[in-house]
Amino acid sequence: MATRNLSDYDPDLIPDASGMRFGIVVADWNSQVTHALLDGAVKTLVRHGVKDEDIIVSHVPGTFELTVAGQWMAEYEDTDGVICLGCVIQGETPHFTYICEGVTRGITQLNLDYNIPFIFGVLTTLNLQQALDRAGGIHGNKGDEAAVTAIKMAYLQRRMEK
Ligand code: DLZ
Repeated sequence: MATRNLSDYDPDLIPDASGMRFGIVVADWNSQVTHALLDGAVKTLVRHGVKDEDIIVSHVPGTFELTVAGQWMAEYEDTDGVICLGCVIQGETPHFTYICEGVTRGITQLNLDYNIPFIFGVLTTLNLQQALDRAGGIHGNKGDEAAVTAIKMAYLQRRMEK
């Protein structure tokens, strides 16, 4: 099956995001990858109308810490959604599995506990090349996809709340 390009989307299907405010929590582990995801996410938010001052970025050491930082973002910053960016690359030990399980459960729980969307912008790959291919490489940028998802979900929440 062909991999969908993560940066391909129909701009006509994206709501106007001006007036929206987003938090981004980004893991610095595998920073070559995650900082490229951050770059993509910020550029995509701005392209769709979010002001620079309405994008609050917090760095954490690794993907495992994304859940609690996402919670703090929801508690202490008045955001319409939180984008969680990380990259877990499979190593020789089961650590990969524990981190992936932890962050997946954590972000799922945040989505249920708070009335804003938390976006799963975490790459889980077998090697560095697969991650680079999805961080601005041949398969696009997962950060772009996460930002588009954040805008769509924040818009949906606002619409349903009315
Ligand atoms: C420890 C660890 C390992 C082995 N691999 C990764 C990884 O591929 N990607 C990632 O974001 N973080 C990794 N970490 C760090 C954990 O997420 C976490 O920061 C530490 O376990 C905390 O001590």
